[in-house]
Amino acid sequence: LWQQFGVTEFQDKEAFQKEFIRHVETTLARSMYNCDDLAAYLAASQAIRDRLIVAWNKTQQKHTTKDQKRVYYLSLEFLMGRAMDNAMLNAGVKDITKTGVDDLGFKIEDLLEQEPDAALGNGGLGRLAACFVDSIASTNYPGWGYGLRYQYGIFKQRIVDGYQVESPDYWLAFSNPWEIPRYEIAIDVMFYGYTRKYTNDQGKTVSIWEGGEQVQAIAYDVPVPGYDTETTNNLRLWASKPTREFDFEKFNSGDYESSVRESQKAETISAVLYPNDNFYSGKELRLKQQYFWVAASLNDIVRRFKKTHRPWSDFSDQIAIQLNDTHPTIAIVELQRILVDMEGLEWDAAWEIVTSTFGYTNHTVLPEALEKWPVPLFGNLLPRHLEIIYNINLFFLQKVEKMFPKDRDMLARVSIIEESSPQQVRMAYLAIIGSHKVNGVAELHSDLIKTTIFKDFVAIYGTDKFMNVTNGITPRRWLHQANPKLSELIASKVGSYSFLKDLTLLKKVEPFAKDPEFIEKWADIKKFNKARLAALIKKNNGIDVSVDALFDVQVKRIHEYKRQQMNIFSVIHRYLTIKAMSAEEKKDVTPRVCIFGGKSAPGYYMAKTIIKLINSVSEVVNKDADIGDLLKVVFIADYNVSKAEIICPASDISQHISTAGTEASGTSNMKFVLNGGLILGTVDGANIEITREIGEENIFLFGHLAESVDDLRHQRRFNDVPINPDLQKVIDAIEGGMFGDKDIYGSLIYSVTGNRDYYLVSDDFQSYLDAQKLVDKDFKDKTTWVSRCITAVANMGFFSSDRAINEYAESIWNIEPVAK
Ligand code: 26Q
Repeated sequence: LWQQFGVTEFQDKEAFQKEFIRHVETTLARSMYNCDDLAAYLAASQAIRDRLIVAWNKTQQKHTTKDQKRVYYLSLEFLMGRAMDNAMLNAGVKDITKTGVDDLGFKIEDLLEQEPDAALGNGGLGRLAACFVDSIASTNYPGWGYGLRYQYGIFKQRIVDGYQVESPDYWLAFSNPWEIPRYEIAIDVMFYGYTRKYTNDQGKTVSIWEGGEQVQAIAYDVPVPGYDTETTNNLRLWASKPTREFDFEKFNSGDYESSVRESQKAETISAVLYPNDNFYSGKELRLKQQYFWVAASLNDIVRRFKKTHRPWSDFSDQIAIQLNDTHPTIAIVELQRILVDMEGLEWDAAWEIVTSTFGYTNHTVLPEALEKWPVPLFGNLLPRHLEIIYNINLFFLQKVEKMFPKDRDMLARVSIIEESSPQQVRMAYLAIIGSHKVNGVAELHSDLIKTTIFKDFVAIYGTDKFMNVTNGITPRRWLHQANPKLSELIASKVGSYSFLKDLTLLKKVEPFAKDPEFIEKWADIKKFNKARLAALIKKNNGIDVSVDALFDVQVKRIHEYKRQQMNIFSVIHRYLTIKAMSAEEKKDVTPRVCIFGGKSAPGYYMAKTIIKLINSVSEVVNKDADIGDLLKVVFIADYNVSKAEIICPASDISQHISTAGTEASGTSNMKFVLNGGLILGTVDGANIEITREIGEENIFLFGHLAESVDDLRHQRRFNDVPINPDLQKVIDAIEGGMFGDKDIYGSLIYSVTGNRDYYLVSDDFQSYLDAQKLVDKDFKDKTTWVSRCITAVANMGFFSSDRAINEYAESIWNIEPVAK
């Protein structure tokens, strides 16, 4: 195959080395004598890239010829992490590459370490998109991702004096071998301007949009290889560039400096990822990013469709578009605009095409995360789109008025335009109205959106429009790559690595949960993985941790609803308890390493305070001679995908302790269990389904249920509910200055005391401490503990993103895999 396409194949080590050396000497213009790890990484990547491109071309040609229905996954975030290990694995050249670089004197692990993470996302939503493109390719569906090629991904986090300090992530500094620039695919995108009504040839009054500023979208293609298949799909990322006309006009009039300034302005559109997770902020540049990316993507999709010369009525038989949250919702309006204004379709015919094309995935019920754009800002940037939204809203409200005559409250509640001052465009409502299916990301979450934020829309559309697709993770990255030893042990019992394609085959290891020899091997692998994390902690934090201690991990974005504050309060409680113990009592303590990691949004004061408290507690506890190895506290700076690959396999317990009803799904919960750790968690998000699959005896659940949350908040707000006494002791210790200047923590303490405590830290504290106690006790019985871990892993098959993608394909996209 490779020769047929003129690429030198490397089916053995020597052939790989030849390619490697060729890339060092020609592509990089270096010599083998002065080839460091970075150059070696780049050369090896180039050799692998060549193969990916061949497979990419072949796949795209096949998809064009077969002309099946395709899916386009629109996401402003793709949190891909590193590409090289995944590319080697999926292309089946891992062993050849490893031995090839090894005997040229390099270590493959060192080369892999050279690659910067592609960190084009904030957290769960972005990583889900990355798992989904991996699964779409691995299950042979024809599908592309569309996103933005940010010059700067999520910021780098350093800890200085206990505080988070951000610095820019210039991940493209040493060039990026995993992208193919397509300078010839340049699409003009307009902003601002005005609309003008005129009468066309058929005597119809139509509106057109003109007179705005233009920028160009340049395509960069990232090949997405499937595992154990030739299918290599495409992730197309857009970068903004000034248009040429733009440049020349000013240049010719002699205003060179201002021409350069304008150029730089165009480039800022795709310059930086907004670092908010689960929080909306209405900045004009963010709306510009959204429209820029959506307009370029839809132009590309429509252009590809038009090449087939099919009638417009075929559009949604050929194309499905999935909206990853409301960030791309403007696509609904843009497609309607293309069909009506540019292609001359009737409104109703166009709207039918639009609604049967789009599906919308909701990822949150938190009110502060729901996107709403001020009408003046929106109308200024996208005047024609605002008109179209008003039309969509008019027709929608007419329909609602017929169904619920005289119900003016209902009309106000469901209107796309919120009657505040200024008025706001409610993007989630627009997404629901413009899509044929709306889904949540775990069962509880999908139920909650139907009964809370989208209740009225269920009354209008019925329940069929609303469904659940529980999230999943790719077992290639999150089991095989992150935990090769565990993957190998599992393969020894399954008989092959087939579980990486069908994760339900993990069930075959369940009988070995009672096999002493298997248990011992399993425990050894956990120890190895803990040593790997201990080395990272030593290197980054200078802290010694014992691999015999219980590794307790909470790594995720820092957010009040995720309750890292409750975790660190319980760590303080543990510290106070141990400090009060006699030497005899201390003998019974289960040694624990409490590991935290995660980024705060730069402007989120409370989250930054939580980070500071964790680091202050770490300072005090780790050097306290009374405590020794019984308790260590570690904050791992700059948590990202590649660190997660080290951290997940090393946990004994991971914490997923959001206030019930607030975490839509969570996906790291799945990663930790799949890697042989147990969960300490609330009855929230996918924890509930994980419990159902692995058995309630294999998870530590605690806390109030989602159904009680409103009432508990109400009680606290309007009655005198006393604070939990153990929590009070912790607060007293902080206020007594045990962890430095108490004033730093004033607002954090205020948020959980008095009649506030919105996230129910006090209400859940006792039950949390009780669950912690049970964890300490159960961890002492090593054999039973490992046995429970094995049983849990054996039952995690459901949480493969391949399963999730098959559900989307069947019930939302209506697409089929491409035949061989
Ligand atoms: C919106 C407007 C302006 C700027 C930023 C944003 C923005 C950006 C990111 C809003 C939300 C996000 C990210 C949300 C997110 O990551 N949600 C998580 O999605 C996961 C995948 O479904 C779930 O598992 C998590 O429970 C959910 O929190």
